Amino acid sequence: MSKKSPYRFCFGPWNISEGADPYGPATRPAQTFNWKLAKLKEAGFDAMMFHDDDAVPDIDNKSEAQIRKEAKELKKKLDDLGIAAEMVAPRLWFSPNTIDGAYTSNNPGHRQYAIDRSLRSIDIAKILGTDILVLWLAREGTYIRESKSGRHSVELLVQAFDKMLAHDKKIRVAIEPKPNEPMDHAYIPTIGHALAVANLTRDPKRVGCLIESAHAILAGLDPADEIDFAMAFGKLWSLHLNDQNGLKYDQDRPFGNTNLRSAFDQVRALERNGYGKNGEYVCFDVHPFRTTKPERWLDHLTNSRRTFLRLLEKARTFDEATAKQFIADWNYQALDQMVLDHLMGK
Ligand code: XUL
Ligand code: MN
Repeated sequence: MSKKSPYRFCFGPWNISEGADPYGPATRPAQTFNWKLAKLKEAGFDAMMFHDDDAVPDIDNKSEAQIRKEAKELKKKLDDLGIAAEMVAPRLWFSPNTIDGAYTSNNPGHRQYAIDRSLRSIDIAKILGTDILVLWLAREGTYIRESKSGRHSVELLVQAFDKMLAHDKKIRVAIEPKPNEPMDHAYIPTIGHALAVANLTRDPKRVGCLIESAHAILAGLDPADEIDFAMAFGKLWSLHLNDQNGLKYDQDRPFGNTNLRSAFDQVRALERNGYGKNGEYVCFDVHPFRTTKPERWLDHLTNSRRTFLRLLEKARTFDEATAKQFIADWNYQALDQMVLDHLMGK
């Protein structure tokens, strides 16, 4: 294993999930948040991602002062354990106030709720010591095209982002695009959409993105190309590596589990662009299989990290000089086989 890895790793408490799906109940008993923190440390990860209500449970029923108090208590706990907070993300898809979307809801009171909750998330992020607010725009779209104006929705998103940027001069907003699920079509389905909307805000420099491999695949895109694209703009501030088998529901499979070559290409794209050099983390947004027993609860995370590190070794030992010759000669057949041979090993 290479010693020069600048990469640091993280996951979220929701990645130690209990196995429930829309058709059946949990298959593992719930664990406490403290247990998850201890396991993260034991497994050699460096940071944790937080939804606002992972950090401050029952956030909707708490005052601003109480939210700050609990965030400070969490910060102390993290410091004592030597765990960083990678980001905070408002969970804007659970509440009765977001059933028609959050920032783009047709109900003005609900839009205000979404903005207020985002501002509280920024307060929590600052207390936890991260300047990254992740926005997965779960319900910003519609099932009924005529019920919303796409143009007006863009304006509402920009207004909401502007309020967040004005609330704190340092916060950076990382948009996590996903083309569908729960909506059939989302308003920000790709990195291109996210970066285009960034340009309409009051401070485009502070609006970037987070790429999730599975979301890119669901959009019919190559995750490695999405990484290169975002990094050409200096806008890839976080990353959810995982895998996905085709155009189905979001599967959050272990990294490299379905398409090892694509996983290699993602690692190679991260390497060539110097991902991590500005403190960015590699996060795995993966879930255990439903059959996983509690004693193997973290294996999908440690395996994803192991696969990442092994592919990093593959990326660093790829024969770039020979690849260059094949490219110059348009001998893509030889290049193709060289990649396969390299991945399979001699
Ligand atoms: C949803 C998803 C979320 C975000 C965090 O598909 O990926 O877990 O990453 O809100
Ligand atoms: Mn994700």
